Amino acid sequence: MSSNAARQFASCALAWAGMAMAGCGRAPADAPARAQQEAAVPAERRFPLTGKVVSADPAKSVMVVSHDEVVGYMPAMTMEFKVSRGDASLAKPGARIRAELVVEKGGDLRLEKVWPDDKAAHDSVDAGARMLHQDTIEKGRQAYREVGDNAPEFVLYDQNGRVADSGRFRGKQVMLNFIYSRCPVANMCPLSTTKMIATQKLAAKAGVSGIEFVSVTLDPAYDTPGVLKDYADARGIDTSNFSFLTGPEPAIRDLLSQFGVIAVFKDGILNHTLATLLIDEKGRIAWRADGSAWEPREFVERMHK
Ligand SMILES: [Cu+2]
Repeated sequence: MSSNAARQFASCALAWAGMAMAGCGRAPADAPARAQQEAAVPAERRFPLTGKVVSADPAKSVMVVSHDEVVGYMPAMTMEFKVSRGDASLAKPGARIRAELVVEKGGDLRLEKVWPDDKAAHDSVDAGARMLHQDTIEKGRQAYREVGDNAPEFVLYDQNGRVADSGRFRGKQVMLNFIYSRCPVANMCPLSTTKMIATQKLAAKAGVSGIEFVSVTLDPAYDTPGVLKDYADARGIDTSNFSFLTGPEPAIRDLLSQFGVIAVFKDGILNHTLATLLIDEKGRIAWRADGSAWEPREFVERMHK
């Protein structure tokens, strides 16, 4: 084991131990009892759905979709579905989407996991994921990027459903962390987001220009662009230089290993560590803070004016 790898292992193990004590997870305390109750009534059913947006109404959280055949449930037709407010506000008439159709116990139909399904966007995100994976494999044990190393390149989606590749941030400083929208532990992701917002405000006050804030989800299976838009809107975040990114699970996994963040689903609970990084205009990692005990000022002091 190289000294780098050894150091990384030690810091991860420490962070992991601290995190386990903090008990970051996303299953509610009454999960076992609830699971038992739910077993008694017929579960909701889920089907993959593809189609084209006809219209959407964020105020009513509904979307009309001209959908393809839903194999095993219904033929192709145009109909209205319940969706999250974020999904409704991102929906553009004419845009293709893919989603999960949820047939609720009462028979109501809801769409979850709504993703843009534009071929050009899909192809570039896919190509980005393959390149990132190739890079992660080639680096092997050296995949972890330390302060002074270049940050990895990526192609993901932002909270507006637009393709966001690392090239968008070239020539700018980037402050980056990892969170997930359903994190129930106040001193983990929610606190990280609060601190990112505080840093964004402090940086503006300090006259830092050319700075972008980026939060990448740890839970891309749930955190679609629409879910992340809701997350940002609910907190009143100024998204002019603060983006929330998601994408294919393999790409997120590769980013996590390159940035040295551990996130493991176990029994429905997402256990994870925290890392916050500052990347300079040249794409080099300038500073990193592990855990949640950092101060906005420490980052702003390291930003170029
Ligand atoms: Cu968390």
